[in-house]
Amino acid sequence: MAKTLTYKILEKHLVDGELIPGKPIGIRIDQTLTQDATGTTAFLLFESMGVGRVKTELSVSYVDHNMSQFGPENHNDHLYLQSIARKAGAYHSRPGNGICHQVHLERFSRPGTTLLGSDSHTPTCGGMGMLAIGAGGLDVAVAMGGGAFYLTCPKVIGVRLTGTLRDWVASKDIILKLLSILTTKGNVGCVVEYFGSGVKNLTVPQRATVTNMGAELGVTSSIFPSDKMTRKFLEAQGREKAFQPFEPDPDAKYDRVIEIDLSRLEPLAACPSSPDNIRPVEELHGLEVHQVIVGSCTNSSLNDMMMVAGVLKGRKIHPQVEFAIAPGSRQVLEMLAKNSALANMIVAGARILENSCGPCIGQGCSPADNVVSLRTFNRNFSGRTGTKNDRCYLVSPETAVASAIMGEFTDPRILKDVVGIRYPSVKLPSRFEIDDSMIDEPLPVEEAYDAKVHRGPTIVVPESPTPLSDTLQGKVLLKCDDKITTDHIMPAGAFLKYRSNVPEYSKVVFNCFNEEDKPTFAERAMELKKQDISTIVVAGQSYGQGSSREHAALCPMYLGVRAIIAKSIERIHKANLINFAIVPLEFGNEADYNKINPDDELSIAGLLKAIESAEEIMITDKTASFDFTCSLKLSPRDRKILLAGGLLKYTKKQARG
Ligand code: MIC
Ligand code: SF4
Repeated sequence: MAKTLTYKILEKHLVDGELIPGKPIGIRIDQTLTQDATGTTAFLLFESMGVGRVKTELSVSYVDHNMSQFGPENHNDHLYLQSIARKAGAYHSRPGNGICHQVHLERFSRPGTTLLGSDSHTPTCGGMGMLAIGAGGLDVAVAMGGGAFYLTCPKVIGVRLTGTLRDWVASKDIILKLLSILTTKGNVGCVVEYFGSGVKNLTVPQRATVTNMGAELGVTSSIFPSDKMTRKFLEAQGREKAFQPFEPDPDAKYDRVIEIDLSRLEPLAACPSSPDNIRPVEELHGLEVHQVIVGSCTNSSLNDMMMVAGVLKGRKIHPQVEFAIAPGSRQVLEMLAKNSALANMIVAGARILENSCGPCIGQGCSPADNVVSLRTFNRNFSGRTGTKNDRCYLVSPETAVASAIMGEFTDPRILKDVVGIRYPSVKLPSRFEIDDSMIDEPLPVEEAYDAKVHRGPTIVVPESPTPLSDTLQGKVLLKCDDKITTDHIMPAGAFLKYRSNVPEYSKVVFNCFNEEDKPTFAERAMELKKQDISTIVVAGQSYGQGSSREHAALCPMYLGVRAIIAKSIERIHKANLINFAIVPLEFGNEADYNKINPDDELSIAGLLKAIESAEEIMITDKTASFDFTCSLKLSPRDRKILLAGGLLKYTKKQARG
């Protein structure tokens, strides 16, 4: 049978189950990546598994998120990660070397292989023809230990690209277009595969922008073929040996096909506060803009930066605009510095930020109240910038730089006529600057045994979940709407530094819902925990969208949250809940959501039996006096993990046989 790229890779890596869409499967993972904000927990959990050395072909630990270093916490994390990664047989990319996805694409990606990363934008490497998947840190720890990664065998959505992008229209506009079609909801369990005659016209960094932001669709991954463009990129990175051609069979069948003609695309923007709230830039024309930032793992490649520098050459940023750029990697920054593009940016008035996540994760550059901030990032969830009720728009670097010059939302296609700026077309360099000296190699086995691990006092080993009991008495401490993101559950920004200290970080669970002068969610949950009453959260559609941060399960678990009842739950978050023994329940009848009120007392009897084998469970709302049914959409393995008290205990049990 003719195969898609996705199924070709799955077939080669399958270790458990059958390749039937919708069924659970286990696959072998060739490469893993972790970043510091999720990596400390991943490595702490890896250590407690007692495996010693990583069993993958390649594992890389990156430091790119927590770089602000107010207080000792961040540096404690960096030193822990450097020492444990090398001891465990992993590579370690030091702070200053760049954003994990950009560096991985440049230095480690390999067509036809699998990559599992503790970051939701891991599919960036799908631009290299990898099946690259984001997951919780514990899942990545298990994969580092040689365990399979379990997922739902996906449906494949084919996106046929035809034509060529016109000047001033960017690959960012492709993914924004797709977000306008598929939205951020309802795509769980799918992979997006790009094919068609338009693919050959896109460079690897352009493809990576598209697969990166595929994360916002809520899909498992996104993938491009590996072709001449891929070879060119790998050759320019001095890694031609990693190349292998990789195409879908010509008559491969997709579950659905979406057509995008690149020649007809126009500049688009994701309006506040969701990546699928898409409008043509033309319609936003003239809206006053006060901040513009180019960067993040979506748009920080050399090509993006060179295009921006080309537009800025000999010009100044509008005086009302604060303009900042954050190159994606040290390689990009070094090349910009050497070819004087950086000088053009500085002269134009750009603030040069560190080559890290920075403002994308709320580490600085929070915009003023009520002003428009344009960013080339991938997420504009409310408050993610660090400013409450922010007005953040996601755009291409082309739209960003045009607006920075004009001081208002500007369709870049008018630049030529209005200010005489021609489109600076930028070619992929034939050779990138190659210097891996900021990537520490793993220690040889004979040195690893005695190597010391740096453990600062702010690094606390996370607690394990207590076993679930057969009757769960709980209280609804929070009832929330649709599209609750993991940023709502566990804020990042200024709180990111507590990632290695669950008791401390747990104090801000659901912080955005806390009201001044009232007890916080965390305080109320801890009070219930003391009385042996579980906390339950009720939610609408797509609960747990966005990041892979397992702290959105780990910290609620620490506070005594034992069940989430939602209309639907997103893939990575659902896996994280199960990994930390929180029961994910979905309403059998969505109308029951309306009947439950905050503070209602719920009782769930026969929970363990139901987890073992039932598809449904009855829940009693004792306060409102009614019963309702929820479904338990769990694979046999999920059930075993929940009953074992979480993935760590399950894995240890498996290892003991
Ligand atoms: C994000 O973009 O939200 C993050 C920060 O990279 C997260 C990971 C994290 O929370 O540490 C992600 O995308 O998974
Ligand atoms: Fe970093 Fe932002 Fe990319 Fe997340 S989305 S990895 S915070 S740059």
